[in-house]
Amino acid sequence: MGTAGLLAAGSAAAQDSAPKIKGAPEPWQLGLQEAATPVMEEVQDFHNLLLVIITFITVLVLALMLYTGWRFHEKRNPTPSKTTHNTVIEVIWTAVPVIILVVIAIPSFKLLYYEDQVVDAKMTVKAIGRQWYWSYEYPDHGGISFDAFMIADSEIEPSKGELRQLSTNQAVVLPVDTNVRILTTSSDVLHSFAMPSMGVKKDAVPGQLNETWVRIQEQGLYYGQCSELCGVRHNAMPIEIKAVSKQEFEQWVGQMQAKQGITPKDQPQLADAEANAD
Ligand SMILES: [Cu+2]
Repeated sequence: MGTAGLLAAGSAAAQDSAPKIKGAPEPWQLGLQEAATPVMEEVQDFHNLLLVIITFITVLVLALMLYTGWRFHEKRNPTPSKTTHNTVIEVIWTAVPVIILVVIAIPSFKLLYYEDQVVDAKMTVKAIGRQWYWSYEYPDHGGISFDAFMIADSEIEPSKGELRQLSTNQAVVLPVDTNVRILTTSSDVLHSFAMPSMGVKKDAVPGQLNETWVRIQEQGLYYGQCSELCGVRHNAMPIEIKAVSKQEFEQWVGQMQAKQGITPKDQPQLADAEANAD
């Protein structure tokens, strides 16, 4: 029960137009979720670089230890040397780790700044952590707002593609191919807005606004969870993001505004450029 693949297949059969599950954990998953944003692609590249470096270091240290144990065993080396210092080797074992750390630090800092700087955001979503659900606001779209609650285990409908502990009663709808600024904050305790497939994990701190961004490349459903222990129902505040085309997003915005009695003002027209192209 609860396999993303099986559920996705089941829901696809039931309803062809249902959005595909793109970012969710899978049973027996190894490694990271597939990257949905440029940030996550960079995170994976960095992860792969580190994997090569730590594998090399681990193998080298293990080989040195095994060789030393064998070569200097008392049978092969009955009278141990009294050597205590060797300048050359001390310089090497100081300099090489420094070089390795510099090699790691350069891409690491580049990635940190890339994650941090929201370049040319076309719209903003504010995620507010609460015990124990998330509230969302769309300040650029007349202040659409809603609360998203986890669907209880007893009410999960796998035939609809719902995932236990991950699906919510109201997905956060976002347009694809759009730089979206995400602001996180909290109304009570520390929470953390985490989307593994998007390379996002941003603390939600009471009285403070933190900022991150996503640029989702493909339409579909993406899942994350609160990743800061925030109380007894910490497990009950998943994040469900539904990425749709810019046109669909604007339709959704229109529907939400009509439902919430919001008169749209100067809101970003994401689909305009494409719609006016012809
Ligand atoms: Cu939380």
